[in-house]
Amino acid sequence: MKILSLQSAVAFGHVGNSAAVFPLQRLGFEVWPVDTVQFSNHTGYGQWGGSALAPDHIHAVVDGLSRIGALAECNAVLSGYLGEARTGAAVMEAVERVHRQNHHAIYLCDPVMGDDDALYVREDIPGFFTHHALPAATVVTPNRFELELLTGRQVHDLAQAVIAGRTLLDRGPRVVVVSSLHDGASVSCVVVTKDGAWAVRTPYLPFKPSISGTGDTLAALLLAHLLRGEAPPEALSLAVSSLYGVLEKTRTLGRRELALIQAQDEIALPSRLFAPLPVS
Ligand code: PLP
Ligand code: PXL
Repeated sequence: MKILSLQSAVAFGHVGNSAAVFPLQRLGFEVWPVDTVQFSNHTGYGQWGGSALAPDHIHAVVDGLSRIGALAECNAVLSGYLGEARTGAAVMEAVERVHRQNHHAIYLCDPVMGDDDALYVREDIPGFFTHHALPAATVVTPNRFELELLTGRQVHDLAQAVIAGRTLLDRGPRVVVVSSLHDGASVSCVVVTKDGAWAVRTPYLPFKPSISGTGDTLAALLLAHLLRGEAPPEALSLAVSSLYGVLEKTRTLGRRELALIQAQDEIALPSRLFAPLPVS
């Protein structure tokens, strides 16, 4: 199984492709990373070196993949942090080219826009996801705040997440996963499909400063388990359980970056499995 992953990359630490590639490889997938930016580190440090790669560069790399016949073998496209709509257009061109060469390929779109009620991408991005990416996506993975931006509805709890998530099912995706639903000492993710809705709940592990790359890792793990043939509730359960194992290890080691390498066995087989529970 082969995955084309278009995301940001950092030399130090784990966000974007630097969070997604290793978990996918550890689960046995061939990954073709195309970087949309190359920074020294994630922007949570307040300073970084490097730059965004031009849309022409992304186009040229994807074009090269097409010319060697690779796109026809691609089983899935994964996209994450894009930063601005021009980059998004280059990513959508890649999605369309893969679809043309393999009708069965799936597209998991992580509509990275912000968190905790703050937008951290350019103003043209919400419109890009709404009008261009969402209609082409098979699976979409907004956090609570991003679901509000995509639907124009308030999302404060699980029930509201399910109602808002259902409205996205009419706009392209077959699977909607909402993360970052905080509830006291626990945090839930919910998956919504035409067949129902399920939540996976774990204890909340606080980090100071907050930890980046959790959403990027979750999206990669979810895609892996869906491609392995798991039904959406089981795929979410495995993905959340592995991420929880990685976060526990990260805390034990006192790291500021996800301990993906140190906790790689949690990616292969989580030590604690959190089950999906139906939500009415
Ligand atoms: N999942 C779990 C289990 C956590 O403990 C945390 C805490 O950092 C997160 C996810 C990240 O949540 P959020 O993206 O809402 O900060
Ligand atoms: O995890 C999202 C993300 C992706 N890419 C870059 C980032 C962040 C979050 O800080 O800085 C470059």
